[in-house]
Amino acid sequence: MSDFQLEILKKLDELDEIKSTLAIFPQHGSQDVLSALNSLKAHNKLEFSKIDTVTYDLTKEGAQILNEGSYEIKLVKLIQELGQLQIKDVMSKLGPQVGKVGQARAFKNGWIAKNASNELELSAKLQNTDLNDLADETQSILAQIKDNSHLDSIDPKILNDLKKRKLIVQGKITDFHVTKGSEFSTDLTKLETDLTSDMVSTNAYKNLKFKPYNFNSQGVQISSGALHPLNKVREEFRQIFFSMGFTEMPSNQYVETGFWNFDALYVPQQHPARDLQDTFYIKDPLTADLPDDKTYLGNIKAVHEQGRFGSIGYRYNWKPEECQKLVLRTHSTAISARMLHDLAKDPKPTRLFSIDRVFRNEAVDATHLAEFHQVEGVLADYNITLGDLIKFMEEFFERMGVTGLRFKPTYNPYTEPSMEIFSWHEGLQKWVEIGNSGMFRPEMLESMGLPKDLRVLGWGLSLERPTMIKYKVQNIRELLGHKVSLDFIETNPAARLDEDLYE
Ligand code: FB9
Repeated sequence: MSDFQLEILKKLDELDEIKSTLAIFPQHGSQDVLSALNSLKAHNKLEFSKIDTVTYDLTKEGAQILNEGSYEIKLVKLIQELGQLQIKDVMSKLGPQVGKVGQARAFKNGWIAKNASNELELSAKLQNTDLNDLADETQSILAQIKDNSHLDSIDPKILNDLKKRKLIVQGKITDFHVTKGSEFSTDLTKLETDLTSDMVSTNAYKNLKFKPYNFNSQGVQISSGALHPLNKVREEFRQIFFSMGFTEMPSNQYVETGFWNFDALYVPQQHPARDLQDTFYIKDPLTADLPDDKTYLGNIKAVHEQGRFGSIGYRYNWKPEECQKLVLRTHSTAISARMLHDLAKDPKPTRLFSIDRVFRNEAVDATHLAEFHQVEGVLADYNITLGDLIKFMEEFFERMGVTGLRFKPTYNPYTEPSMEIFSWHEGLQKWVEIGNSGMFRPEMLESMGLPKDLRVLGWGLSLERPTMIKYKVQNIRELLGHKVSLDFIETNPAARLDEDLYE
């Protein structure tokens, strides 16, 4: 509790009610008072209502008129003194401001007229009037405003006119009327803001007081910023996966061992994908430990060398030290391998996905960088077949509006059979490769200890390709890297329209 909050409680205790905080605490600004009152109200120590009062203050010009009389009165007194006044002499005699405004308002009040000689003279209405008896309305209203008396009796139109003439300025005074709350006291117990598991498990919550939700809070007004297109498309894919019962894999480890990135996936150690011109190797540290599952390691050695689980293997001398090298993962299937190895501890139908960065030491061009975001899904279930894979791909892509898929056999070291997936793109008027897929091999799955009939299908695509198509981006560098324009969203029509994923 702040000193000021305590001061408020003590004053409330003394007075039983605070009719005006302004009168009691003139030294505190209304924001400070409001903040203290809100905090105490949250503890049910008090209730309060806000009283806003509109105020008017005289400007310098307004004060001058109050002291010397209005411009229109000054003009009629000068005309009375001179008998008449050439219009051309008004400004020189009274000055531009008094002359111009005085004339306009004197004419409006019917106090002056212009004769045939272009002279100003008092109107018939004023001819037989003692000007000392002439009511100077402007001056008397300014006096009323200065004294702050009966402002509500002044015609709002007059107040607006005085504001327009910059004779007065409008302000606001915020005051508060405070009464005791249902749990008023001059001490303050700490209000908890979070209900923790400890509070529940120890029943401590029963003796604690919790701060009520402030549903009227304005919250953080986000007035700027925009999501990156890749993040927007990633979120669309994430929602599709979630809607199909998939769980997101932990993908925040970019550095992988050669074992999980290649050997576990039945990629032979002499495969070109493992060469330096395709893969980024880490210099320091140079190596990492292998999994401590000796059976698993023995199976991997066997399937690579003479084969096992019905495979004849690659017939080469498999070297464990090759697995200990560290790489920037070249595909997110390395994560899938780790997750499937975990699954072997408790095998059951499972749906997993990941969307994250992967790295390829390849030549870069307008549509390829040395990294991209791989979208990958794996589905484990008993006795599923290639037909299930085809059907699932059609369901998956249909959720982003892509239908009429065609499948073409291809090769992946870790899946057999494997298929590239194509879709006809109306806008590009051609068949576009939209992904790759396959049934993971027994050499990979049974080596992990997964049961023979628990089959796993997998598929992958990149995040950049659909994003570039969606936002009509020709060069990947418009989307990713240090050359991205910060006003991409504003200048990219597709971004503004935020069309469906695949138009
Ligand atoms: O994303 C790709 N193309 C694509 C994807 C989507 C799209 O629009 C969406 C439908 C709305 C439009 C285009 N491709 C895969 C195909 C090509 O772009 C290809 O030239 C580039 N490929 C990348 C790899 O290239 C080095 C895309 C990337 C890719 C390829 C394969 C996989 C993942 C990403 C995989 C896999 C896999 C297979 C089996 C089991 C587990 C994972």
